[in-house]
Amino acid sequence: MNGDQKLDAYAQARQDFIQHFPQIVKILTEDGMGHPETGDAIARLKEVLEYNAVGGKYQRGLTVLIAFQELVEPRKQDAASLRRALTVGWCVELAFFLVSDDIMDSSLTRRGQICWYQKPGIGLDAINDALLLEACIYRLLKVYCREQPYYLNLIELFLQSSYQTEIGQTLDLITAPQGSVDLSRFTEKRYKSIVKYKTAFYSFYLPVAAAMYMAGIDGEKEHANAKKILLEMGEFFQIQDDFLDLFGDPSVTGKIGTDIQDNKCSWLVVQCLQQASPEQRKVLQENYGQKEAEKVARVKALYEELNLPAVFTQYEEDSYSRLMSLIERCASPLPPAIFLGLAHNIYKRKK
Ligand code: DMA
Ligand code: MG
Ligand code: MG
Ligand code: MG
Repeated sequence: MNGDQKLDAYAQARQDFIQHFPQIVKILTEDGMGHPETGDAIARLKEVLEYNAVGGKYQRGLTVLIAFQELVEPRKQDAASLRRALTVGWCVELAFFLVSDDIMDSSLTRRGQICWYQKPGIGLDAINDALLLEACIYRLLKVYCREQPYYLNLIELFLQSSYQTEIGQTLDLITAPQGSVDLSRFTEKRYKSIVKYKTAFYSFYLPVAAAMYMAGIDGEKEHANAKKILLEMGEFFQIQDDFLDLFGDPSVTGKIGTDIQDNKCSWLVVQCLQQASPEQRKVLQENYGQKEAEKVARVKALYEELNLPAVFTQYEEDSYSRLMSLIERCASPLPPAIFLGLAHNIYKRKK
């Protein structure tokens, strides 16, 4: 495939993926909508799905579909199998973590719109909405995949990925207690654990592993090899997310950053501490983890004094070459294209 055809394959997958969403909503709501007891709750679920599941990059969901197409021989890609791959993609894309993450991070916007919990009348009821979204994963898997030999593998994969993400969110939160700035907590080691668990499993290993199971690839060795590459990619992806939280353009990322205010163990603060003089460390101590705009601006100015944007650009280059050699070593027996396509999508991203 040349570059243009590759682009077309992605564009086509994206279109198919988005077009499948009404079907997802229909399956999840058709039996319940007119139900005398639960009908009103199902109408709420429909609203939750339509507000929260659409409008993102569909990176995670599309990965399932594209990996499936690359792993399964074309003659076995009948309409029903493709529908299952689209559905499992949507299971990953439901991203119920984002709804609760925004509450815990006190975020204002996501995907260019107000966070769900910030909508008038929603508030902390959004907690239950996130749980409803999670339940939808297993309802969809049951409707579409119950008869498949890989059904149990998928259920276990989703359960395990959720647990890992929740452990990661726990680490993220307890490393960033409100109102207590303790810079000694922000180590490289802690950083790597947080991002591996909160982001890399769910965003990178889960979608590819799901496609592997659907293609009948369930060997431990195969999964361990893919995981090695995908966790590395996930770490890189979260470092970009941390960089964009402060230095990205909210009109492009669709979200307004909160990491400094939230006292987060962000890649930026970890880098800053590795380079800061005692005076600069004091500036951080006095300004980090607080909501005042002047204090946030002071931290940003410190990061700029230390050239962190340039440090990031260099990191991105180095990480990309490390990733390429890891793919060369560990992709087999999977086609390297699966990993190369993903790397291509995230490298130098602005959103
Ligand atoms: C991302 O952390 C991890 C999860 C599990 C949502 P984050 O809070 O930095 O994400 P975002 O920047 O999208 O709020
Ligand atoms: Mg967040
Ligand atoms: Mg968070
Ligand atoms: Mg972030």
